Amino acid sequence: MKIELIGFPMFYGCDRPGVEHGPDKLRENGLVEILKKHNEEVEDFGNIDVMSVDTDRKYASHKSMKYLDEVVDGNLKLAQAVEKSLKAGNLPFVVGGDHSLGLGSMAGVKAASEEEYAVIWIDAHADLNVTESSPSGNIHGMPLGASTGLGDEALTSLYVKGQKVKPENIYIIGLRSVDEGEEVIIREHGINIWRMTDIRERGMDTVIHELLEMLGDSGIGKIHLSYDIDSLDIRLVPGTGTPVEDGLEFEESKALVKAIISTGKVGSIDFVEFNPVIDKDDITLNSSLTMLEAFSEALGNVK
Ligand code: Z70
Ligand code: MN
Ligand code: MN
Ligand code: MN
Repeated sequence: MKIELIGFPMFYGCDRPGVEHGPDKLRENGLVEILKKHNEEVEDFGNIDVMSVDTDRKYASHKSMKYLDEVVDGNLKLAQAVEKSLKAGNLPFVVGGDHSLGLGSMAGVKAASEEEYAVIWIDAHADLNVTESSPSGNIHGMPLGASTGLGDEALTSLYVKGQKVKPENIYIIGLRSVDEGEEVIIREHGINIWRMTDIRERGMDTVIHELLEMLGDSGIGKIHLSYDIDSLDIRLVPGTGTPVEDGLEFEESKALVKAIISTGKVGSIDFVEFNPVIDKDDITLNSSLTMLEAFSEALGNVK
C-alpha cells in the first residue's frame, strides 16, 4: 500500500501560531526519507492550501469558536484529499498542524466508504468538547466530539452530514487532561478510554492487550489512528502547545503504535501538534522523528 503524505499547515484550531510550520520542518529533517526507509511506495502530496488570515478574524465567523470559517475551509480541502487518497487505494498520512485536522481526516474516511471504522486517539486530551463545554473556544479540542455528531452543525456536517464514527468505536489512550463536559460525554456515550492512571496501574502491555481484544470483539475491520504528540511526557515535547506532565515514555508509545499498526487494519493516520517555533533545542523535533520512525517501521512490516 502506498503511503500518501499530506501536510496540513494550520494553527487556527489551537490559536497558537507555529504549529503550521510542523509539516515542512519535519520534511526538512527527513520525514519522507524516514517513511521510505521501510516502505517501498511513498508519495508526498504536499500541503493542503490553508487560508492565511489576520488575528482579527478570530471571532469573525462565530462568537465562541475561534477561526471557525478558516478551520472549516481547510478541513473541507483535507477531507477531499483524504477521500481521494483512500479511493486510490493509498494510506493517507496527515501531518499537522493542530488536531482540528481530525475533522477533515474522519470526514474523508467516512466519505470514502460505507464500512464502519474505529478511531484510536492517542492524546493527553479527549478532544471531545462541544461549543458550550469548551473552556477555550479552540476547535482542536472538539474534533472527536463533532465526529460523533455532537456540537455545532458547522463541524458535525463538515463534508459529510451527521455522525462520522460511532462512540462505541472510539478508543482514547493517554488521557490526563479532561474537561468536565468531556467527562460527561465519555460517560453518556460509552467512549472507551485508558487514562494515564490506568496505564501506570496496569502497564502498557496490559492496556495494549485490552485494546486489541476490544477491537477484535467489535468486529470492526478498519482503524483511523490519530496521534497527538502531547500524549508523550512533558519533558519529551516542550514544542507542543499544551504539554501535560506524567505522559507516555517513548517505549510505551512505540509499543502502542506498533501493536495498533500490526493489526493490519490501520487505513489512515494523523500526526499532530508539533510546534517548531516554541521547541527547545530540537527536543520535540527529535521526539517526533523518533515516533515517525516507529510508525514507518510498523507500516513496513504490514503485508
Ligand atoms: C482543552 C480545550 C487541547 C490539544 C489542548 C484542551 C484541548 N480540552 N488539545 N491541546 N492538543 O481547550 O478544549
Ligand atoms: Mn489532540
Ligand atoms: Mn492533546
Ligand atoms: Mn513525568
